Amino acid sequence: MLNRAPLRVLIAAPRGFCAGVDRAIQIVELALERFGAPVYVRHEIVHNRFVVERLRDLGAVFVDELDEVPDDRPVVFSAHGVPKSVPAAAQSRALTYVDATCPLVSKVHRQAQRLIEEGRHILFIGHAGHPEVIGTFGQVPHGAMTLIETIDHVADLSVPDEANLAFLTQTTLSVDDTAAIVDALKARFPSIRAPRSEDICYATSNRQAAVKAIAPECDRMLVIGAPNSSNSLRLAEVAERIGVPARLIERASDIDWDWLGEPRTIGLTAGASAPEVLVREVLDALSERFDVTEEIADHTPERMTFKLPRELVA
Ligand code: 2E4
Ligand code: SF4
Repeated sequence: MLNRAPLRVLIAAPRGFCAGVDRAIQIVELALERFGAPVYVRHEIVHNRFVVERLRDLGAVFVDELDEVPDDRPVVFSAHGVPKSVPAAAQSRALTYVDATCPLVSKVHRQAQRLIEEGRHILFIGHAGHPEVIGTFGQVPHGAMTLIETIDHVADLSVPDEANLAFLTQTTLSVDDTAAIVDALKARFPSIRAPRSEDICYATSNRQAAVKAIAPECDRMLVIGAPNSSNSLRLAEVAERIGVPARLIERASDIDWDWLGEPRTIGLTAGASAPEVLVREVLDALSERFDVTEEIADHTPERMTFKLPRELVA
């Protein structure tokens, strides 16, 4: 096509699938091979409808709650983790279940349990209603953990015993917001126990850093991800904070061309649950309207991999 305006697209790296998402998807695929269809999955395995639809085509059935799973079919728990009551209920019904909780979420679960055993009250930084938060709260007795959503919560917190506090966080938070909340917590409760290592995971921090690296050169930022995907939402937020207008889109047809305007350079990234095929789709859609030059940002490759559950590989 003639007269297309030039457009430089800076493609963030790393972007897209993390090791926990790869593993969770593989678990559903292997469960389908091992048990045949249908395999039930409690909650979206990851927050992406293209991933969910592909697995549905292979024979997965997605449900909200365990009581929707028939007694004679296996069930997979999503990457976000589940309250302890869920595997307990599965056991009491003698259901076959496979847990696809990301090992980095399970690590936070174990930390929570350990802190409670030590008699500490936990301040948990996270987003109300998110399945990971529900899952982590479900590892400890009711009332043993208090949710902190914003820095403003810190000032008016009332805690049982200031000398016996600890904090933990959701894995997909804003690195910057969380650092500010942690500083406020440490200022107010100097003896608060911090996690041994950061709970925000490597994939979350790397994807946010990748957006920060390209944003200063961008007029607009497109983030591929679902509206209920916490880590993807954070990527759009990071760009906006730097002053780059950003939009979260599920796929190419969501691009608002009026909003995009006639930029010289745009940034493109994808959340940890968004498949790379959608990045290609967006680049193709951009190429139909602009004379696109693609540039992939330099980065250190991610080498993280997680073992699959023994019951699926034996
Ligand atoms: C589990 C933990 O948590 P978020 O909403 O970002 O989940 P999503 O499914 O989008 O990403 C994968 C994932 C799963 C991230 N952390
Ligand atoms: Fe695991 Fe991090 Fe991926 Fe979440 S974003 S699934 S915690 S690796």
